[in-house]
Amino acid sequence: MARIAAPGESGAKMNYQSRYDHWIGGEFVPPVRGQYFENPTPVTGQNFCEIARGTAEDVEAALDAAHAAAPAWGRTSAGDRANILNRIADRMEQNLEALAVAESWENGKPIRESMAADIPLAIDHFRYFAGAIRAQEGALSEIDEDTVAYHFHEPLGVVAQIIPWNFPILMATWKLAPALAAGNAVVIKPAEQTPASIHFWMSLVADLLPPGVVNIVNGFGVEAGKPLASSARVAKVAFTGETTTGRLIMQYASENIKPVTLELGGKSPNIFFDDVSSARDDFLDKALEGFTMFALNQGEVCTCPSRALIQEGHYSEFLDAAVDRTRAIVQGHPFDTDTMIGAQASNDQLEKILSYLDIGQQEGAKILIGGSRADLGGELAGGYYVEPTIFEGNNSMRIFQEEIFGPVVSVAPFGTFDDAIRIANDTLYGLGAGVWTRDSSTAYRAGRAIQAGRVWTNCYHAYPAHAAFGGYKGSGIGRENHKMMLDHYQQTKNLLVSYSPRKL
Ligand code: TXE
Repeated sequence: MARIAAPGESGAKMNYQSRYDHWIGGEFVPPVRGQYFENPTPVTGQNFCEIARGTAEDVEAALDAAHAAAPAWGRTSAGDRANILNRIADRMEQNLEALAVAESWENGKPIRESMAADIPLAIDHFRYFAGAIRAQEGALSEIDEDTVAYHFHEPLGVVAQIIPWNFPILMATWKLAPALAAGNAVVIKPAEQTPASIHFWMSLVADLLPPGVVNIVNGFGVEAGKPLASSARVAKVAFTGETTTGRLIMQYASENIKPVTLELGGKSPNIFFDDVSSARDDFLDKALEGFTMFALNQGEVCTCPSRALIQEGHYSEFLDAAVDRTRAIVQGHPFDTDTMIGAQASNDQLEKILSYLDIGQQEGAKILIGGSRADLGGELAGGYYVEPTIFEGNNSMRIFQEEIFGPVVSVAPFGTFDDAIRIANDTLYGLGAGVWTRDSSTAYRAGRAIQAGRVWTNCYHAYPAHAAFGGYKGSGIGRENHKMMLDHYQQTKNLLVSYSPRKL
């Protein structure tokens, strides 16, 4: 086991500033009202920097800067923008460990995950959209012999982006890369729980972007997010967060008839058919690993496989093995390289998860493993750690229906294929799902029948840039990743041209 140096320790690959103002027009700008708030690391619970507390006045200043930059940025060629995105990716790659340290310190996630997944995925996102924008083509319709309809892609202008705290840099990247590729200027509001890491990212790439193309306004949801989403000066609002907040965002944007894309909550089913256990082999091992994915990123993933449905024929043996496998998850200091589960992102989130551990027991669900706050002692005593927890119950319980957003999975048996689909779809959400079977027909039929935007088949928690991601039902509107996402950041200009010399 090795320990990567954390900010403040000797040998650290990065250190945070003690204060972050807003980033507007290519420079730090203090908040108009002069207020700041403290930013703790979930690793120890200690404050490590203070953050400008943004209000409507700061949002206006950021929109001024974005509007000043948008026309010229929108006119750059796709090739020029692609080159810039590729340079951003290169710069991130050169600073991969520093970015991972920034991400893990602010969010609490294990360093091995931010180094192997979050930051590499973020880098790949810029490269993917650099390629996608260069490869994008317009369309031409031949109306008649002398008349042609040209269809061009044009940027929207200035777009608003509001992001959550579970993957601070990756979530910023998911929104920034396509918006910039499409030629938009951006005002982005990071979550108040994790505002500093995006400033570190910005400091690494600021010289590659014209001032005002990316502006960061820090602050709380109602104080800074609401004026941004309500502004008539944004052409679109992109949001990731809680479903109830998404409803508000849609209301704000509707006042100005602005489009929204929403990536919201989930309660994803992970279905294990009987044939998974028909042999003691690598496939079974992979499926057990798929089960433990509920603890990945401390369960703070909108697609967390938080409902495991196991077919009756192998229920007990599979569940026993799954409990053993969960016991082997290494919990510890997020900067130890063998730690698999770190700290929850905030004290509020810790409290929310602990309340659901109580709710589950009051409902009569049985705890098979975990069930408490994890006391790791020493300098981690003030951090926000929860034991990976398996509940056994039924799908009508709140722990099966409500998003906990922690390392908690609720397990229930099912009988037939139809039962599995019925239980899987018995939820307000429809973001992700997992299907595990050796039978390709079962896999295909289940995948098509589950009402979710992404169904992982014999895998889970893979997020390649070129696979569309987004929700059915209460899990959202629109898609992220994949070049189809460019549609959300562009509008179509149709030139209908007559080349006929004849009179009309
Ligand atoms: O989310 P919010 P919270 C779920 C998860 C979690 C719960 C609460 O279940 O426990 O939401 O987390 C901004 N106008 N997800 O309270 O409030 C806010 O400042 C404009 C799922 O943090 O949705 C932050 O930047 N903006 C999820 C962002 O919205 C507002 C990821 C998300 O915060 C606002 C995170 C308002 N009125 C939480 N109120 C996912 N889908 O991945 C808040 N914000």
